[in-house]
Amino acid sequence: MESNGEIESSLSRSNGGEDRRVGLIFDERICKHYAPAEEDHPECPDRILAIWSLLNSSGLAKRCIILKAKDVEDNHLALVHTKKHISLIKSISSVNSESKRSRLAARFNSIYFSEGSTEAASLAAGSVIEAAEKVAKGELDSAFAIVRPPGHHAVEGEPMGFCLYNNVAIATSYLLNERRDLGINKILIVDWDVHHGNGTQKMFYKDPRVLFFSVHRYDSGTFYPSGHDGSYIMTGEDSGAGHNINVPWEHGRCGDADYLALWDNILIPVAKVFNPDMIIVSAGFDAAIGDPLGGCRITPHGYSIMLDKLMEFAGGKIVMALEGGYNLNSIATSAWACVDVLLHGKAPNVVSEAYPFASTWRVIQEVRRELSTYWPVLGGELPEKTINKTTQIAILSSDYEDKTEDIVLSVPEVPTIEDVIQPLSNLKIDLDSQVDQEANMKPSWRSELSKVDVWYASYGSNMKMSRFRCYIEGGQVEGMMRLCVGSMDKSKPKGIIWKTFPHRLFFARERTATWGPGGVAFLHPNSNVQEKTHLCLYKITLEQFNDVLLQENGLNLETSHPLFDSAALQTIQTEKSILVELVQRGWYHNVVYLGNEGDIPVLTMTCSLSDVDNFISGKFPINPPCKEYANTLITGLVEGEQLSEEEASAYIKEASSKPL
Ligand code: X5A
Ligand code: ZN
Repeated sequence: MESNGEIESSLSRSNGGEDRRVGLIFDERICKHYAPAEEDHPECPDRILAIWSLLNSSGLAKRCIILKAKDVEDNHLALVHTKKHISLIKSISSVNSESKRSRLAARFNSIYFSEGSTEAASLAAGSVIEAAEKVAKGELDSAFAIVRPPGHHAVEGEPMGFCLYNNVAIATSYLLNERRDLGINKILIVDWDVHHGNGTQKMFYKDPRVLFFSVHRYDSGTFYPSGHDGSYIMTGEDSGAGHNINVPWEHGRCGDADYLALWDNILIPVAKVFNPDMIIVSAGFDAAIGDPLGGCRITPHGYSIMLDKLMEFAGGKIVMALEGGYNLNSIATSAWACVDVLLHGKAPNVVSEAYPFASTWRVIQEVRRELSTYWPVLGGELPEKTINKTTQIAILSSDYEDKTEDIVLSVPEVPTIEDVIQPLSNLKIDLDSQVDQEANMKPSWRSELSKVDVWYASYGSNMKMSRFRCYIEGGQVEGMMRLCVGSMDKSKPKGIIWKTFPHRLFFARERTATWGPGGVAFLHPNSNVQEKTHLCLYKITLEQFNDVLLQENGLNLETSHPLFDSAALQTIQTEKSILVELVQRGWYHNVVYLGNEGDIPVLTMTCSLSDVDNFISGKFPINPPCKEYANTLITGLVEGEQLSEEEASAYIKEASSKPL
């Protein structure tokens, strides 16, 4: 039964292409700005170290152009700050005792100083200028300044909210006022930090050359920085009227669905009309899932979609500057997802089943109404069928009975760095691959294996097509706790069929990084006529099969040799199964040949026979699947029209309870 309609319509990302030129700025001297030891302050040096180290260990940093941090010049600071403010920040390095610095800092709202604050603040502001200038000149396509202290709360005359200089405002003003020669006449500032960018708003409130867009928690004016500056009624003044857009969330817990609804219904349509020459993102990651201050829940995948939607403007001239973000894992994985988008200019497709909150539609409608006099595209009511799609639960839906918005939700685990990168240390990278990577080339095995087709037969969560698509396109679906990078070849499967095979299905191991606690599905490598297991077969290339194998086993795609090459494909047809040496540590290191379909070999991946022995002896645990995982298998079977829901549940239940 061929049934690839869904895939037909939504798999689109084309493969290949070179990296864009993406600048990264990082400088350790910025770590000299830190809070007094006893304070345990969230705005800490580890923040930029966490981001920098993930970008490096994941292999993204080496695909970027690393720029030197720069000190800011006084006259550039003076574009947005008072003389008094500038001399205050410059004086901190010569205040010679901690208690004096603390007393000075206490005069401001949420500010600390250390001896190195002067230098760090100067490097942060100077680096955002540097990034913006290089992008404006066209020397880079995009850039990300991994800097701190953050900037968007800093106002003309004083530091505030962990911010010393307003880095983004300084760079914006520099381009618009000092570098008219570079032709950047209109700048869109997107402030997605969970806090309102009050400082930036003030600095460009009357300036029509800057469209300032801030989405933030507002909570009726009680959320930091509190007061009414972040209200949607603040739309700009004089010739800047309409050029200030605030989207004030009524509460926390907003996630991907809420932000995407906002992007699609306000930011993107307005940006099309404004037609900026450059976009600067005040990229705080404190609306990320797991942030201790924000209480929102954007996933790395969500950030990649948000950023991707901005790439269509200004020829992709995007400058990101770090603002807040206080969970080290969350900010590192979010930043990683963003740099990935900057590099290839395309985010993985959305595979999200969540809807926005009812309050999100309310806020979006209020903002649209308020601004529609300036931006006619925002006029007109949103269709009922759009705003009727709401959710009480942003991420998981099946486990909650409660239908009110205010229930306390259990938030899925924060993705860890290990969940997002495939540790390079697992791979024995040889010299070939180093050279390949330096030349930014795809290793030749990829083009070779892209010409060979196989049927990849899945009996686990990949039976659910939207989940399998994550392995091809990249992405994250309901219940998954991590982002998949996808195959290097994002093209859709050439066919889908279902078949049953005489092999035993069972569940073992204690937990997975993707699904959390509970066993995962395995297929007994040996056939047994008493058994009948449903498998969904996807016709993909041998290159894609390797990428699925790599991802299933938690490895990096940048490998110089395939795990399973054409020779292995020959051999397996007589040997029946092949243990893939490189992935001994993975759980699916055994590729099993299940016969031919047409003249194309059918392959699956599972554990080895010796693992089966260990499951039987009790050395490795046998475990039933967790609820989300089981639900994924069940919906896979139901959506694939193989079993009814009852039959599918019974089928999974039997496989997880019958002794091996
Ligand atoms: C940049 C930023 C937050 C300040 C919170 C003060 N500042 N309670 O995220
Ligand atoms: Zn913030």
